[in-house]
Amino acid sequence: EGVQPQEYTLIKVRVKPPFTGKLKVLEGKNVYLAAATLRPETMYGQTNLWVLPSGEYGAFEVNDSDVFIVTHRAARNMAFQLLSRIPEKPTCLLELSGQDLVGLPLSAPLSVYDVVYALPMLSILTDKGTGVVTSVPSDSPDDYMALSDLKNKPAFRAKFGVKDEWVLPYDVIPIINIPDIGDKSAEVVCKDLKIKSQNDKDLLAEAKRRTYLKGFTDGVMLVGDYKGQKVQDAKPLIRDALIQCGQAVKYSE
Ligand code: A2H
Repeated sequence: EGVQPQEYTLIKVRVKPPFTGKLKVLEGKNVYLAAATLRPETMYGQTNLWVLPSGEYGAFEVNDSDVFIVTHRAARNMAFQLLSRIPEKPTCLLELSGQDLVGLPLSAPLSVYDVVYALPMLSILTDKGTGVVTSVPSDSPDDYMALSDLKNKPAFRAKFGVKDEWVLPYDVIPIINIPDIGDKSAEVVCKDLKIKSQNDKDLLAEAKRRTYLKGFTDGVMLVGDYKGQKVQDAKPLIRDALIQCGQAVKYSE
């Protein structure tokens, strides 16, 4: 954790009922995988959600009807911010591994896809955010390479029990134009740098250097209510709208 507090937006990505397997005991509740993002304006381009297969998660009661699935560490931090029920000891209704979450069908706010799936990503850090990351392969090189790995490597899908239909139909959606790079900047830069997998850390760091700051300072929205406007201007408006309609909450650490 840095010196400065980091202000995230937690996107409430809803698990679609009916629940099966371990999640059956949560039937009747609104269950969300709460994904920490710094880029709420990119939510139009969500194609899936990432979890760490070996990660330890819990289903925590937020109020009488709502449940958030996050790491235990995030739940403790959130206890002081929004899980007001038992501040120092959030109520964990169910222990879950990341692998238990792989394949859950989800409804992701603003995404052009009606259903997206929880999929494995190996670079998720459990000491940052909620351990749940929403995937926008058009604008995040990490997301683009992790999705490419799943699409191009059947053995990788098989290892984590990922079905073809959770991955193969999902195309990268152009949502932001960056002058001099183009639409789908993450894809463009990963291809230019000839990145081979999500494990190419050095090249991915370079891809991020080329896209992140420019996306914020020069990016222009291609979709949604703020189409044609600069990312800088649209970002706080989209964030506020998501919070206002109950699809996101603030979270800092
Ligand atoms: B961002 P910072 Cl389109 N482990 O959201 C690894 N990565 C994590 C994480 C974790 N535990 N928790 C959050 N993140 C990701 C969107 C996005 C993000 C785009 C472009 C850039 C970008 C879609 N994924 O991040 O270390 C989340 O991915 C650029 C840094 O706290 C979150 O925002 O600065 C970002 O990293 C938070 O990273």
